[in-house]
Amino acid sequence: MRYVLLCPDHLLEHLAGHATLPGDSAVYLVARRALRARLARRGTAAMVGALDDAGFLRRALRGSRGPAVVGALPGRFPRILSAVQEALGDVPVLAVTDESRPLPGTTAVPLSAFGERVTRPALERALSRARVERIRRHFEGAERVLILMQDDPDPDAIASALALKTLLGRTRTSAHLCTFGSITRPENVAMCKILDIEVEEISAQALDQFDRVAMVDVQPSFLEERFHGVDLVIDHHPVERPIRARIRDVRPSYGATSTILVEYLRAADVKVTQRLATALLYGIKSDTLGLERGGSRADLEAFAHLYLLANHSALRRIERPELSDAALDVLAHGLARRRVLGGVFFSHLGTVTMADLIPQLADFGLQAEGVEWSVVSGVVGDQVHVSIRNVGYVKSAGEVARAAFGDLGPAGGHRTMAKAVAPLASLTGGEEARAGRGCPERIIHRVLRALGQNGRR
Ligand SMILES: [Mn+2]
Repeated sequence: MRYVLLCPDHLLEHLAGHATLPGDSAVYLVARRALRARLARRGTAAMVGALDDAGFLRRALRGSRGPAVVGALPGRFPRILSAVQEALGDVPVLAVTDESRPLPGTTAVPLSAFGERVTRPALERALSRARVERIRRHFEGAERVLILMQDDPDPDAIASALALKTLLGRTRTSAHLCTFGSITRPENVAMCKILDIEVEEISAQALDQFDRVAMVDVQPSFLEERFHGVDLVIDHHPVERPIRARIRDVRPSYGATSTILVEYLRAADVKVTQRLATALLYGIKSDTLGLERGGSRADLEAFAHLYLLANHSALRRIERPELSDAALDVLAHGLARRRVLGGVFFSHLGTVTMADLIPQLADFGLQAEGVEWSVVSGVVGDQVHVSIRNVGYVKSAGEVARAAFGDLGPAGGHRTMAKAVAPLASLTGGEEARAGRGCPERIIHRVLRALGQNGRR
């Protein structure tokens, strides 16, 4: 593959000795004998000649199809470029240069990129490595380490906790992954099961049993319990109250705590197993909605690194749990009895034993043609659960949930997803709603009123 690389001659020695250029073996062309001699000492043969002479270039490159590497003073590049174009036609030309003005007809390889692409990442890596050393020293010798997460740990927290345990080189018995609450979301339960991650539920009294306390994806002030002597906090949420901990690393510009841990693991050259990579990839994916929300450059880099290491079929099983025959029947029933009114998909599942089918159908309802909102309800015990979803560029789902059902019970959520829970009797006639014969009028009425479109029925 023929191309021409124009390179300042003081850089040519470095390039010739170390860089592997793509394509067939390269021909090196220089103007000065002294440079040829220096290259020869490094084992690279070069030809000396008038570099702005098209005839010399043609003769020099006869019998080769590989790249031509031309070492010269950057001031001479324009004349050399004309000779190259005369001798070789429209061959691609790369120019390594510090000049801010690009050389027309060439692809610029700016030397200024060296600082950004080589020095900066190396510096960041060195800083991470130093931080890892500090953390490891602090936890060294501790018999029992607590790695604490928020009350209903999400994938980012679980993955970060597993990564910290790995970084500290600890086992299940010497480092415990814990929460004061419990894991409730089915995907998160599936994550722990499929990736064999043990999360223990503990009480505040149990804190005394640990020699060191680390928190990931959470800060002491986010929890109700009182702490004295937190050793380490690694998080990406904004700091609301000053964090009292021996070592803190809080980066609100990051989309996930997992990303910070990936940087630690890489800086410390810790082998990331397929299992850990899968957990961390899922952590970043779910906290950034697949890099669509709040993902930084660091998240993208961590994501790309993990993507090659992760087990994607395990990830698929976590994200899309298997549906039993009974679950399919419930969903089919819900789909068959849907109503679409004013761009809102409504469905009522009746009494469900698998409560997570309600949000699942709500997600699915959003794919219906012309729909901007999806509202799916079901009866769980003596309560009605309502899941609300939207396409993202309309009113906040959390606000709509509060406006529609806030007077009946807990209601709220984010921009695109929300949930409300209300006593059965407040929304339905009771038996009819249990059987799931169509969506209760009161739900439809309340949602459309909250959306300000009751007239559109
Ligand atoms: Mn997080």
